[in-house]
Amino acid sequence: EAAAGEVTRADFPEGFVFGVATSAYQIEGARNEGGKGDSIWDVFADKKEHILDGTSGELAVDHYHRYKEDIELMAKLGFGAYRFSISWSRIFPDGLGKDINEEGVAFYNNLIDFMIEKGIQPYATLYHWDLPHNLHQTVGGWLSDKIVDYFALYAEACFANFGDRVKHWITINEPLQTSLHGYGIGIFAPGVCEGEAAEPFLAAHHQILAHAASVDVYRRKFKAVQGGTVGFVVDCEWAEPASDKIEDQAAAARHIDFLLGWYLDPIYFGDYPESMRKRLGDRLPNFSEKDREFIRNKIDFIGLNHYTSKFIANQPNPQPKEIHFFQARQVEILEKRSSGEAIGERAASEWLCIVPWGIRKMINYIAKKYDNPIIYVTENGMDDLDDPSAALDQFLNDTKRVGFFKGYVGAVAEAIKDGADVRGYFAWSFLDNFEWAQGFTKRFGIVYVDYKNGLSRHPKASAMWFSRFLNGAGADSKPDTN
Ligand code: GBH
Repeated sequence: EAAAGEVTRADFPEGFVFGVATSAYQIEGARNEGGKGDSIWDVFADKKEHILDGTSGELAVDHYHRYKEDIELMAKLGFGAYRFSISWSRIFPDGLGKDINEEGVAFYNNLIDFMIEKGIQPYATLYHWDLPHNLHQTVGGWLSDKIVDYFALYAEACFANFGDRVKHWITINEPLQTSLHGYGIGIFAPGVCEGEAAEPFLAAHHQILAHAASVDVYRRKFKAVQGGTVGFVVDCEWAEPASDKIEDQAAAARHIDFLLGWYLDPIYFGDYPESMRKRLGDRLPNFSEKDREFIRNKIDFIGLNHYTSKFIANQPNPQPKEIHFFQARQVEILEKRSSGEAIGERAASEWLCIVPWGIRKMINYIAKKYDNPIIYVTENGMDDLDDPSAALDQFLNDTKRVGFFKGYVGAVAEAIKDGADVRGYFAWSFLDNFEWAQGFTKRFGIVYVDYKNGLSRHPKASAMWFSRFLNGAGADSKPDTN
């Protein structure tokens, strides 16, 4: 029973979808199985110094072999949808789009069929950061404009093979992270950190064009028959002005332009945000008239990955050692106001402060700015620190995470009551998994994975909370684990 005032499913409109999310490299493993080619993350993680604990996604949590068990547990808990990603180099091992790998196609066919059999709707992401390594090496990856056509070929193969069953597509996950962390700071694959200002902006530009090109293919060749929709997933923290000073208000607005407007403004309005143009000038690539026409409104829904909020202040003199993007943005990110007021308690990751009201503001901002688009919250969740010496029970009693989800899910319900057109919510993540540069040191799962005992799965209290919330059978019977 929900406590008085606590969010319940009845607070959401009929048809609203609740799901869980993962990504291929973080869970599948089977690096060299099924004819898969290397991705940039396979190669990046080969250098142990790139990953905090020296691990990689080579085995990950072995979802490639355990997908049935995982889908069964999802269904038992009562989730109605699953957002997963397709590994590009399982479909086209060299990325060039000519030689399709039938074993890769078979894996996703089996996964999708099994989901549907268990009553779970597939939400498929085409690109969650695992570019075929060959495309990086021989074509230049996201820095080359050729990537746009390769991505469209890959997207077309996925629509053709899976689109009879997949009705919700996501082109690219968090282009911001690829631009900034992959091609600016270099802490994510492919690890480019040239110090030149151009790379992040080029990577962003080509991701936007690639997104649009794949939506274009879908609309021309598949939409009429398959009837699905295609969205873009952006990530953004809410920027709460650090004070009521006009400069801090402007800084907070600018912060969001630099994270979210960078990707959505070109699609909705035809160009990068004015605040970026003003500060970055010609470092930002230009969209030709033809491009502008082409990308305009090439989106059916916005996927929002949202985790945290920060106080934002104007920072006229940013650190000279920072990449140009940060220097131009001129903001200071704070967890506390000068009054001492904290934005929220921290999760395990340094960047993740728990601020449930922030998601409501973020959603309302998007609804207002982009003319009330269809929104899915495609990721939301928090992590705790792995501690190999701690008892299993400590991880299973994740009361902080239960509080997190109650707060954020409740705030999404409020945003819908405010008028936003939110259609679904996906918890990140279903399983503890490979957390990129953090390796296995951070656990985001609602299901615990025992790395020392055969990767067995154990639902945490947060999974059981969702189950009760959704009225799944998992609420009273402990799901089987192996
Ligand atoms: C998402 O990124 C990803 O889509 C998902 O794959 C990931 O597992 C999940 O969130 C949890 O992180 O402190 O300099 O290392 C969310 C955006 C990007 C936020 C990387 C944290 C780390 C910056 N995240 N960022 S740093």
